[in-house]
Parts: sequence; structure tokens; C-alpha cells
Amino acid sequence: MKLVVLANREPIRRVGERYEVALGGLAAALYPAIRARGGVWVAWGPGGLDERIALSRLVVRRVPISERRVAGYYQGYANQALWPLFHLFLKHFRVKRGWWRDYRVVNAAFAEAALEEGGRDALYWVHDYHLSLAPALLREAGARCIGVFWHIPWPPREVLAVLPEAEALVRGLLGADLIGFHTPDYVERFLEAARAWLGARVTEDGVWVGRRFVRVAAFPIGVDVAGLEAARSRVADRAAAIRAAYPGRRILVGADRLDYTKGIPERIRGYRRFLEKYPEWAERVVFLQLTAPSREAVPAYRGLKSQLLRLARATERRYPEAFVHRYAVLSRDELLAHFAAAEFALVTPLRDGMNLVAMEYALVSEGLPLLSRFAGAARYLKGALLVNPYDPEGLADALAEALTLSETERKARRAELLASVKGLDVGNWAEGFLEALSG
Ligand code: ADQ
Repeated sequence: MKLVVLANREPIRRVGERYEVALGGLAAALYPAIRARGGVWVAWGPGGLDERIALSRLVVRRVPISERRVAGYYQGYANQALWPLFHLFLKHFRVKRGWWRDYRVVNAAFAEAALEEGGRDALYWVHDYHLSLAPALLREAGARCIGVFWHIPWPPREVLAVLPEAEALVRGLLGADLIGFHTPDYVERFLEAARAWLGARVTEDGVWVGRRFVRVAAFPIGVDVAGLEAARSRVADRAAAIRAAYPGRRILVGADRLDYTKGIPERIRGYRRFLEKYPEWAERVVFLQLTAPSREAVPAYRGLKSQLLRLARATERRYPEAFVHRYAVLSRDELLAHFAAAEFALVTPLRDGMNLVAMEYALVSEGLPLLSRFAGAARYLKGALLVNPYDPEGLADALAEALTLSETERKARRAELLASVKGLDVGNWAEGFLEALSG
């Protein structure tokens, strides 16, 4: 069966006049399946162009979306309604009827383009919160094998109730045959939503929609284990150079897209508290926070950016040797070299569907992540040091403890961590999902 992937972002990058498959994350995971079956990736076309780009074994079908609609569908509904609400940030939640109209139109355009590529018999795999209505639209048009993977958390019922279009959203997803989430908690909450909003008959494993059973299950995503292990030796020199730049200091690293869900200012405050409370460490550690710009067209992100940059500058002034903030998208190897150089990673989102940074860090470094309890990954990564990112005092104490961990405990935790991260390979994740869908 031909595989047709629907995702907001395309998996390619421009190199001079040509395009190349950008093999990172999702694209890398799906590439083997696409190669085996032949496949099409339907994505939003930058520049509003309707194009088909054929690369080796992969066709990218770009859905043209006007700038005005991008503002409503993407910057509006997806990023100012669904994203904050589903991460429990009600203060950032905005709603406008026009955004919803754009969201519906774009979902219909994706479904139409996908059907043109795959017909009724393809295997459709829809990704994420930008495209929640596409599964039902595909089904209405006759598609018979539809999967969805939801990459962000699913919120509790009282929170979902804030969304005026909650029912339509749940109905849209239930057009699928299989719905995947990162954790059993999200699965449970989705099942509850289906019961509450549609009065549907629900079992532990799914939802009855009339005579059709929609399976709902946890498929925890992972990272490219072999690729990251191979990166270790490639970035070793660069990592050594980073270490040499901070002689006598133990290195802590943080790396995130700029997003209020990632808890970056809270993390910096926790680190400052640590330096105040345990001043003996101020001469012996350095924290490198690497923040990638993101979603700059959305007002809440502009506010966060100026708040973060102010806090980071003030912290650099106060602790010039012990804190560094870089605000840039780093190349893959540059980022991994920083991971390899660091003894601990501060991975402290306030809420995160899963979180890949903790896993990438685990594979490339010798160290341990201090990981937020509120990341999906906390459920799976044994050996990580779990923290509450809202509590600066707790973060300060956790850091002090981490830095004085015995070698025996560090080793035991590393072993558990590696075993759990290796168990979550992203290639297996994709294969497992597709098998469950088509099997
Ligand atoms: P994201 O919210 O984007 O993903 P995450 O899973 O952490 O979050 O992935 C971020 C990626 O960006 C990582 O691969 C990381 O290495 C990279 N990155 C971070 N800082 C960077 C920097 N300064 N420069 C360059 N690259 C940087 C969404 C959900 C997550 C879920 C994934 C996959 O929000 O919860 O884990 O999808 O389902």
C-alpha cells in the first residue's frame, strides 16, 4: 500500500537550486517505510506554490496556502488556540472564528491534495494538531486506512471544554482507524473526551463510532539511536574544544526552541537560585543555554523573547563566568557537540508532549538529564533525575545533588537511561505504528 503522509512541515531543504531530503526526526523515521512502499509527503508549500517535488523515492506534494490563511490557520488557530490550550497555558489561549474557518479550509486542502496522490487505497498517516480535521475528511472521501499521530499532550476534560470547537476536533480525529499519542495518560484523556463530547461508547483500547472501531493507543516516539551513537565520534573534537573553553568548570547544557512551554526563564531562575544558595559552585560550573528562535510572528513569543533576552543578559552580567546564553539555531553537529561536552542537561519544560532533547543528550553524552516531571519522556526515561520546573528552590537543590552524585549511582542511572532511550528508536516507532495501522 502506498504511504501518504500529511504533515504541516515538509521534510526537505533547499541546497542551491535543488532540494534534498532533510533527514531529521520524522522524515528520517518515515524514510525507510516510504522507500519500501513508495510514498508521498503532503505539506504546506512555502511561497504559496502548488508543486510536486520528486526526490529519490519520495515525492513532496506542496499544498499552496495564501499568507492570509497561514496567519489564520497556523499562527492563529494552531499556535494561539490549540498549542497553548493543549499545554495547559490558558493565559496564552486566544480564539477567533476567522482562524477556525481558515483551519477548516486548510485541512480540506490537505485532504484533497492527499487524495489526489493516494486515492482510496493508500495508507494515510496524518501528523499533529495542525491537521485534526483531515482524518474525517479523508474518510468521507472514501479512504479506508487512516492513522493519526498527535505529538503534543491531550489535556484534561475541563481544559478541552474551553475550546469552542472541541467536539468538531474530536470528530475530525475519529475519522481515523488508529490514533496514537505519546503516553497512556493522553490516551485516557482522549477516550474521556470522546465519551464526554460525542457520547461515544469507549473501551480501554478505543472508541466505537457507529459500527466502526477506532483504536487509540500510546506509541512513544524516540530518536534515531544509531545516527546519534555514530555522531559521538564525529563531534568529539568539537566537544573537547567546548570543554577547553571553560577550564575548571563542570558544564551544564539546555537546548530548546523558544517556547513558553519549555520553561527557559524558569530554568534560568532556578539556576540563579542554585548559585545563590550554593555559592561554592559559582567558580566551578557553567550553564550554556542554547535557544533556537521560533514562531516569531506570534505575539506571545515576541513577549517571551524580550523577557528571556533581558533575563539572560542580566544573568550573564551577574555571573559572567558561570552562564552563557546563545540565541540561534545551531547546526546539528554544533548542538550535539554541546551535548557531548556537558555533564548534565537541564531539560525542564513546564509541559511537553514527549521531549527529544533528553534522549538525544543521553545518547551523545556521558551525562544525565535533569528532566521535568511534566514531559511525556519522564514516564519512559529511567535513570533521569526528575524535577519540578515550577520550583526554583527544588531545581537548585536537585542541581546541587546532581553535582555530588556518587560514581556508582551515576553509572547505575546511566545504564538505566541508555537502556530506556535505546528502547525508543524512532525507526521502530514508525514501523510499529504503520504495522498496527495496516496489520
Ligand atoms: P518540539 O516541541 O519541537 O517537538 P522536542 O521534542 O524537544 O520539541 O524537539 C526539539 C528539537 O529541536 C530537538 O531535536 C532539538 O535537538 C532541537 N533543538 C533544540 N534547541 C536547538 C537549538 N538551539 N538549535 C538547533 N536545534 C535545536 C514536538 C513536541 C515534543 C515531541 C516532538 C516529537 O512538542 O513534545 O517530543 O514534537 O513528537
